[in-house]
Amino acid sequence: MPNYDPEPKMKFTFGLWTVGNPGADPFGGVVRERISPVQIANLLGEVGAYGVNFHDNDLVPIDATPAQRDQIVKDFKKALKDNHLVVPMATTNLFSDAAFKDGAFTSNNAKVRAYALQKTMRAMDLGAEFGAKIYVFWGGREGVESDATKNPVEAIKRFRAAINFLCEYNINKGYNYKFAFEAKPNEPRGHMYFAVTGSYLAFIPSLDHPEMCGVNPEVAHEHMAGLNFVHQVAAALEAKKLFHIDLNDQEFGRFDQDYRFGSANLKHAFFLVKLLEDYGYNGSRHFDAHAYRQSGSEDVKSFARGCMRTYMILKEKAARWNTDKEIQALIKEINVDDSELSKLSKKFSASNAKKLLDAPLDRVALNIGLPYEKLDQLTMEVIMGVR
Ligand code: DIG
Ligand code: MN
Ligand code: MN
Repeated sequence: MPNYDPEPKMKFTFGLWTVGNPGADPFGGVVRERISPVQIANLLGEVGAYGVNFHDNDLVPIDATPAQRDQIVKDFKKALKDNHLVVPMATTNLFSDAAFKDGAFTSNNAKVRAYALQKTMRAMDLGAEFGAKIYVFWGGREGVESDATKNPVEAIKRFRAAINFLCEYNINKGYNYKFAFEAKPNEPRGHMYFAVTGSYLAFIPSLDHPEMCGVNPEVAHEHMAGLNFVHQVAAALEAKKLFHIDLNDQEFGRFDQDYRFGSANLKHAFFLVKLLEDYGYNGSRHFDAHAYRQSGSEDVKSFARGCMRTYMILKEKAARWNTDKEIQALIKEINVDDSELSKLSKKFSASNAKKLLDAPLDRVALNIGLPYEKLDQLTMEVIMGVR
């Protein structure tokens, strides 16, 4: 029986804010002691994580003095070394401070937009000091409650101008970051711009440096929009834009729950792991999630271990599915090829179009019964552990 322990090649990472989450929610204060970045690094080292990520202010408080900053950075670098952890991703907190209450890059106030750029450049400097190569942009406050307050077309232009500026900063400093945009439909704003991953995939080609930019889809956020997360990730993979991924879980039609990976929708989690493994995804598997409010500090470690263990178990299930003889026989059966017709429709020509128009295709005969119930039942039995 495999032990399902985390392996470095899986690149399992956690943000400082995840296992450091003190359990507060909009209706109640903290329930767990706030722990330091060094303590978080020690926890992640203990559970076998590959790396840790941070927003600028998860590591360095927004009002820290330069001397305090230097000490924090020094201590954290030592803790990373002691725990054999790397920092693959960094990002900016452009959503907590009151200055950003009406947005950062899309704010109506040019001074706020300038402060957002300043804060992001400084945060990029900090991330580069730890070797981060992915830079995430989650527009937590980029949106509205009332569309009376902001022109949505203007907001997109403001966001594009900020990203174009920061791409140039990345080039000028030689940081070689890849930018990853993370979508969310709402919360904390009533309506957020770039609501789903597809919004960013459509936006990226309009940037000055599209090759530098990709996406960081999050399970919970696409579920909040009622979407099939696997399909959103497939679109990003197919476009070669899956630069990072935020793994967690989420009941449909709820606030952003950031649950332990696989703890709410196991079937969707199975197909997600299968997709990532089948396509050889080589980026971080980042768990942007947190333990239940009711959890104590030891249970937070169970949360972190559970995220990674579930991924490893589903990875093995996906391999089983790919080698299950009965399943693979059904996959072969349901994919009907016709070399002649495929050739005609592969590349347009007047003659191919004429041959297709004249092809004797009988729609009645095309209504073929398919063994999808059997195929899905076999799949469920793999997931349930009886195949
Ligand atoms: C929330 O889902 C966002 C922020 O936590 C962070 O900016 C990003 C990186 O994982 N996810
Ligand atoms: Mn989330
Ligand atoms: Mn996230």
